[in-house]
Amino acid sequence: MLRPQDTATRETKRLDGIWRFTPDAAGVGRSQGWWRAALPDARRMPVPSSFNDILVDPKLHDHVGDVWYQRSFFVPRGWDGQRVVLRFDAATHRARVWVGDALVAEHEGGYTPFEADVTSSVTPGVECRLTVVVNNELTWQSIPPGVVEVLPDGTRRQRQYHDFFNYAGLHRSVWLYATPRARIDDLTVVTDLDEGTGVVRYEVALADAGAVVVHVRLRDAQGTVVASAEGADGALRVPRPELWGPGRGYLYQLAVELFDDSGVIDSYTLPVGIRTVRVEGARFLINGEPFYFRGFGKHEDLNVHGRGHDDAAMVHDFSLLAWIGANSFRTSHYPYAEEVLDHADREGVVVIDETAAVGLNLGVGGGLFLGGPKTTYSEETISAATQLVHRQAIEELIARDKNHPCVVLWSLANEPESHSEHARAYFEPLFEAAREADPSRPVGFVNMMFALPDTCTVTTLADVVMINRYYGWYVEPGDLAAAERGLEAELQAWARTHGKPIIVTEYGADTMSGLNSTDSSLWSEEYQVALLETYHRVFDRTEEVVGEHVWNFADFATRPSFLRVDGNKKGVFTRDRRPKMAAHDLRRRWRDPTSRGPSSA
Ligand code: GCB
Repeated sequence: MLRPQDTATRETKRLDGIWRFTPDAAGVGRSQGWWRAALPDARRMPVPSSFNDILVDPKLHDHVGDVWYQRSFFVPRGWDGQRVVLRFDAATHRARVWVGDALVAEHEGGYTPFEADVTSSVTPGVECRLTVVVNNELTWQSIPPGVVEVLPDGTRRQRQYHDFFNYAGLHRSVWLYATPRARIDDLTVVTDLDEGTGVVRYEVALADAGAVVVHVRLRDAQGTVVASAEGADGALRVPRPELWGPGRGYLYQLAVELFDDSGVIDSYTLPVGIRTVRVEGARFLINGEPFYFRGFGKHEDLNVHGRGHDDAAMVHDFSLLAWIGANSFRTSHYPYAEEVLDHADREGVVVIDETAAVGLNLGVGGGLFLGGPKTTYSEETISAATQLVHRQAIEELIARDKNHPCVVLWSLANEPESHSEHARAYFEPLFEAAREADPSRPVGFVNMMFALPDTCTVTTLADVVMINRYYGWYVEPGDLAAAERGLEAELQAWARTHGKPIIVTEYGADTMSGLNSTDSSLWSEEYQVALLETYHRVFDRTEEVVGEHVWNFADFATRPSFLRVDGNKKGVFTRDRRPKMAAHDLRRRWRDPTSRGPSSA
C-alpha cells in the first residue's frame, strides 16, 4: 500500500491536531448513532497519541471498549474532479469511520494503515464531519490476543498475555489525499546484484487506467538518471551501484510516471536501496557480507504520548542508537510507524520487522509466568479464527513495508507456544503466506525458553533462529556463573540441531537507574552490566550467533504487577532516554572496531 505523497499529480493534507473525544464507558455510542451529530460531552484529544495518559483520569487510563473521535474538515476546492482518499496510519486495535452519516471504512488490527475512497461522500469546499470509533479490546480473535473480564460490579478489565501497556487510540497520522482516477495503485521493488551490476526489478500496479504508458526513471542521490524503462514491470540495471548497507543509507529514487495522450496523468517517487539479503548456512549475509546484528528490541513508548508517533522522539532515538554503536533493532512487538522505517532506510539502520502476534502462549505472559488452566491452541483460545486475523496482519505488514531496504527479516510472532504439534499446524500456513507475499526476504519467529532445540516444532520452518533468553534473570537469578553455563550449552545445542544463524533477540535484566551496589545485586546498574558482559562472552565463543539485541532499548510502561516497578526496567536507557551504566559499557563494545560485525559508526 503506497504511502500518501505530494507529487505533480497528487496532494496531501494531514488531519492531525486536536480532535473532539468521548470515551464510551456505557457502550451506547453505536446503538445511539453518535456519528450522526456532535459527540456528547466531548473533551479534547491530540492526534496522534494514545488516549490513555493525556488526561488526568484513571478511568480513561484503564478504559476498555469504545472511544469516539470527531472533527470537521474541508476537502480543498482545488481537488474537485480528483479521487479523494481518507487514510489512517493506525487505529489501535480496530476502528469504524464515518464521513457525515456514511460508513466509509472498517479495519481490524492496530498497527497497519487502512484507507477509504471518500470521493462520493465529500464536496470540495464544503465542511464535512469525520467520526471514528476506536475499540481497544483484545480477544481470542485479535492480534495480539487477550480476554475481557467483567467484574461483579460490571467494570470491564482487560486480561492480556504480553508485557506492555495496552495503549490505544489514533497513534499515527490521519491523512486526506487526492490522486487522479487513473493512477499508480501500488509499487513493488526487489533489488539484486548480478556480478557487480545492481538490478532493480519493479512492478507497477495500475487502477482505473485505460490506454496508458508507464515510464520509470531511477536517479542517484545527486539526481542523475542512471537507468530508465517503459512498461508496468521490468528490470533496471545499474552498473557499479552505490549499495544500501548497514551504516550507509544510500538511496536511489525511482520516479514512476503514467502517461496518456494528454501527458503525465500520475506520478509517484519511491526511495530504493540496492542491496541483497541471504541466509547461507549459519551466516546472515547483507550484500554478500556476513552481518552481525548489534542493537535492541524496542517499543513505541513515551511518557504522555504512550504509543503515539512523535518525529522528535524518533530522531532522538536513532541518534542514541548511533551514539551507542547499534546497527539494528527489532520492531518488538508490532509494526512501527512508517516514519520509523523511512528514517531507518535513510540512516542505514537494519530492521527486523515484527507483527503484533505477541502472547500466543498461555503458559507465560511476556516473560512473566502467568500460566492458567487453558491450553494455547484450542477452539476456545488460539484457533483457526485467530489464525485468519494473524495471516491478515502478516499480509498487511508485508504490503506496507516490502519496499524498505532496512527491513531484512520478517518476524511472524514473539514467543508463541512453539513446542507442540498444534503449533506446527498453526504456523505452517502462516510461513507459507509470508513467503508468498515476499519471496525475497528471510522469515522467522521469536522463540521463548519453553521450546528447546529438540522440542520446538516451528524452527524448521524458519530461516534463522531467533531466541529470547533470561538466564541470570528469570532463570538462575543472581547466579551469573550458572547463567553462563546454561546459555552456552543451549546455544551450542541450537547450533548443532538446526545449523542456522542465531540471533539472540532478547536478553537483559531489570535495572533501577541510580541503584548502585558493590556486590552487583539484582536490579542494580552493576548487575545489568555484569549480565550483559556474561552473555557477550558466550556470544563471542559461538560462531553461529550472528546477532545480539538487548532487551530493551529503554524502560517502558506495562500493566501493574508485583514484578514491575512503574513499568519494565530492562532499558539500557531510562524512559526519558538517559543512559544507565550499561549504555556506556555497550558503547565500548559496539563501537570497538575489532568487535564482531561491520561498524555502523
Ligand atoms: C519477554 C518478552 C518481552 C518482555 C520480556 C521481559 O520474553 O518477549 O515482551 O517484556 O520478556 O522483560 O519479561
